[in-house]
Amino acid sequence: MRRWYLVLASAVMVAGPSFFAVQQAQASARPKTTTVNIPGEDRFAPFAVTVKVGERVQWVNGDTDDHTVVTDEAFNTAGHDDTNHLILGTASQGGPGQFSLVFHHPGTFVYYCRFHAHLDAAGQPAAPGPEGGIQDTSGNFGTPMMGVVTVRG
Ligand SMILES: [Cu+2]
Repeated sequence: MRRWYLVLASAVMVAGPSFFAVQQAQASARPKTTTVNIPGEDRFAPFAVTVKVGERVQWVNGDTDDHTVVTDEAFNTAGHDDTNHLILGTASQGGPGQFSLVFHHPGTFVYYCRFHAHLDAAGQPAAPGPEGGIQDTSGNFGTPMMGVVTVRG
C-alpha cells in the first residue's frame, strides 16, 4: 500500500510540470480577439479597429437583420481576399451569427456589407440610399455600412 502511494506521488511529480507547461502553451497560442459589433443598425461598431499580426477579429451580429462582411479588394492589403461572409441576424433561424478572421499580414482590411453598401466606380464603398447605410438626423444616407481593420506587424 505504501509503495503504491510512492509510485503515484512520483508519477504526479514527473507528469505535473509538463502537464502545466502544455496548458500554458495552449493558453498563449489562442490569439487575442477584438470584437466588432453590429448593433441594431446598419453599421459596424467600432468603425475602425487596430490589431497585431496573429490576432483575431470577431464580428458579432446583434441586429435583427442579416449582414455581411465583404472585402474591398481595391484597398485590402492584409490578406483574406475574396471574403464574402453572411452573418445571420437575431431574427433569422440559426442567428445570431458571428464570424472571425485571424490576420497574418500587416496592412489594412477594408470591408463592407453588400446588403447595405456597394462599391462605386473608384472601388470605394458607397451608401446604397434609403434602403441601407447609416441615416443621419437630417435623413441623409451618406455613410455606407463598412469598416476598417488595421493590422500592425
Ligand atoms: Cu448590412
